[in-house]
Amino acid sequence: MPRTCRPAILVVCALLIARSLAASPLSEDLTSRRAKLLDRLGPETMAILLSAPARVYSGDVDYEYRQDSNLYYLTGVTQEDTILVLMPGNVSRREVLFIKDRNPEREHWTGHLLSRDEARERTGITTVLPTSAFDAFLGAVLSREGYGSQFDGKEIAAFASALEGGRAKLALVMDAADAGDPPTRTQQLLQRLRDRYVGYVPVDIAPTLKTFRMVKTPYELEMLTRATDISAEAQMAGMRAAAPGAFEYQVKAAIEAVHRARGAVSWAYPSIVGSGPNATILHYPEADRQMQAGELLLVDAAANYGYQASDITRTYPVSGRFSDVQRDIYDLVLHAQEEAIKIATPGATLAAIHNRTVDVLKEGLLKLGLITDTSGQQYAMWFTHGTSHFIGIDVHDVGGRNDVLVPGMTFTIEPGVYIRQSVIDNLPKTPANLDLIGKIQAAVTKYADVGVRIEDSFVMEADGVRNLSVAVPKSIKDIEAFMRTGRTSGGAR
Ligand SMILES: [Mn+2]
Repeated sequence: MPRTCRPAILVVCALLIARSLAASPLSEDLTSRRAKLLDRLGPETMAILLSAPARVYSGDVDYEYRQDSNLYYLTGVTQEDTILVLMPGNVSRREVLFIKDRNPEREHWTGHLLSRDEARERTGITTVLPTSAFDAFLGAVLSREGYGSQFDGKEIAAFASALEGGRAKLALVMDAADAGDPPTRTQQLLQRLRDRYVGYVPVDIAPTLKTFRMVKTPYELEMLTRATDISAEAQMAGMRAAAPGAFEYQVKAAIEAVHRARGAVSWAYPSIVGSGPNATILHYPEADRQMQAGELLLVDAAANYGYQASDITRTYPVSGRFSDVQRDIYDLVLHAQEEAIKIATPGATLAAIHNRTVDVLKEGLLKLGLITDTSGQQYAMWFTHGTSHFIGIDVHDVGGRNDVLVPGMTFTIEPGVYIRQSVIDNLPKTPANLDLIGKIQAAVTKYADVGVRIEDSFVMEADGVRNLSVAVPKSIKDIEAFMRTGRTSGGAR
């Protein structure tokens, strides 16, 4: 640190620090997230978490910056060139935050960078150093020399002695880069350290962070609830903008206007607004088609607020009334979601929720003549994705299908049915398939281009799930009433 408190002004400094660290709900939450991790890591570990790199959009223009999710989880810092170091064995400085040096000229061009005091206030971390000092810091610590007066031999004794005994652990997020991808920043860091320092083994911190991140803190739940409230309001604005002759992008604009107007940083994922046959494209990226009377519109769109991603899908008729054909598929998907919700209780898994959904969809698809056999995989022609995923800092958040659900976990339940003629056209022409096609072609023709997905965001509580996105009309009756009036009928249900 460039300036230290001299004794004469120590009291004032202490007061200033106490005031500047008067914890916000976020910084309190961050501090307790790190405290849990420090405990878990133990005294012979040094953890290093790196920020995400900026990504080039085109020429000298970058994409909007998105912080690495694990670094955000532990620091709340959203600027690049940020590094968090945790040394649980240290005497008093167990957390060190490295942030980009301030630079008035750069800030004139690209905006304010956190001062050290601001970084302390935001993160609750008292030791803040410039990122430009990180390499020297790391080299000194790994050489057991200590770094400056703040990290002298006494301060880092526990880790230094672990290094000396060959027991030290270097905890990093070991993201697997895909084959052919350039090495990640963490891999590059390990490479640099490999031949130069000894006494440590690298360990992957990702599984530990995963288990922590899966159970949301009260602060995170508050942010996710707000993200979902905004998303729900936006979905309803989208429903009001949908009409025969309107373009998909008009619905998208109405939705994203609400996100921004209500203070969300951005969408949680690019909005999916697909009308007619586009409703059968899972991640339909364009939104340039003109909606026609009688078609369905599938809208999968939600906001990111406070780095929490909500996730909601609704499918509704642009003319305001479901046709009988659309109703058949919609009723089935809604029934599947309702049945899945019933078994979403503590102790269940996303896999179990998915299996229940599949069973319900199979029965329904058989009745509609879209499959001939519920024992096998025929249903997968029309239901092509998983039923659930966890949500949180990432819209597809950490956590797997076999993790046991406990209170505080947040996830979606989103069955869908998508009828595309091309699916049976592309089946291998085996005798069994030709027989199947002969039996289901009439139904496929009847339901062709109907795509329905229904998705809500849920939080697990002690006695079952709570639907955070319940405000958006979902039953056929409520949707048709909303499309007529632009209003929900009965308040919260
Ligand atoms: Mn989803």
